[in-house]
Amino acid sequence: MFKAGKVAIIGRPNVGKSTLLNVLVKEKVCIVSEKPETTRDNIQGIISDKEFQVVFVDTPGMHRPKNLLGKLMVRKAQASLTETDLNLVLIDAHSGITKEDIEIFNLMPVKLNILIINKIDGIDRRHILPIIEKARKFNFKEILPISALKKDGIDLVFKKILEYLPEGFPFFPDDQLTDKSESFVVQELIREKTLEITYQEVPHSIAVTVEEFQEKKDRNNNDIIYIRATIYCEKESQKGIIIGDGGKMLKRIGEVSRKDIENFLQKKVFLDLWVKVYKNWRKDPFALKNLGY
Ligand SMILES: Nc1nc2c(ncn2[C@@H]2O[C@H](COP(=O)(O)OP(=O)(O)OP(=O)(O)O)[C@@H](O)[C@H]2O)c(=O)[nH]1
Ligand SMILES: [Mg+2]
Repeated sequence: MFKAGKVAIIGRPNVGKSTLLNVLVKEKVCIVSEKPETTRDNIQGIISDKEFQVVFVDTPGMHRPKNLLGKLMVRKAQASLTETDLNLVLIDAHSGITKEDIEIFNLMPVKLNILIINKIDGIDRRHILPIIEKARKFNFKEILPISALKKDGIDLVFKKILEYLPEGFPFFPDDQLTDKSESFVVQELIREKTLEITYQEVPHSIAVTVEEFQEKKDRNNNDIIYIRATIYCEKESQKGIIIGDGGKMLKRIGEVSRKDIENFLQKKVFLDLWVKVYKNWRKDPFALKNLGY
């Protein structure tokens, strides 16, 4: 019998949820950054086979929100739990089970939950056992130590998921990788590169929108995708940082983004990138809507 189900990946910010989703579906669907609160939406990543389809749902990190954007993010993460068959709850092996983790454990619906202890690379294995011992007090079906980064322990995670997955029909065509549009992924890739390349104080205030996404011919009559996108920030000073001296920073963001976008779309891309200030957008319901949140 065919098996199909939805599996949410839940946890504090920065524990490696998006990294794990990408590893599980073997493609880059979600953006990753070393800065917390990167993922802002529930993003489905789909893996299909003759015998199964697993729809993984990456979610924003659960945290105490500091603004309306944060509130929306946490609300989305919580909402994902209502439609899943199984949940992966991630913690970071470096910190062990924290107070915040326990708050998240307590939010989990009484259904199948698997605890994943991530980032076990570079940590003394002796530190993992006490975490597992402590985790036994909670109601997890499995407790699995992994390294999403080094792809260590992933086969077992997948095997366990398939064991618990219910019988059912596929949700998506078998060649579909995500529920999000191509322009959503493009927008996220640009945000990822901006986070990677700019300074510490910029990340949370950045949003990216794609205004144009069109197949065109270039001067030599080759097919090309023309993409016009805007990076929004909250202050003039941030705009200055993103553009950089003589436009150097923006040029780099554009170059690195384009490479990733071409990889994702498997087509040549012309990226026309702009920077604009949108004051206090993270607190303004209208602005949030405008920016797609
Ligand atoms: N050492 C190590 N680092 C990891 C591992 N998994 C993820 N990371 C790193 O942890 C950071 C956060 O990873 P993400 O996948 O963006 O984490 P997240 O939980 O999705 O974060 P939010 O979207 O902010 O909630 C990145 O720098 C990753 O490279 C791991 O197994 N080992
Ligand atoms: Mg994430």
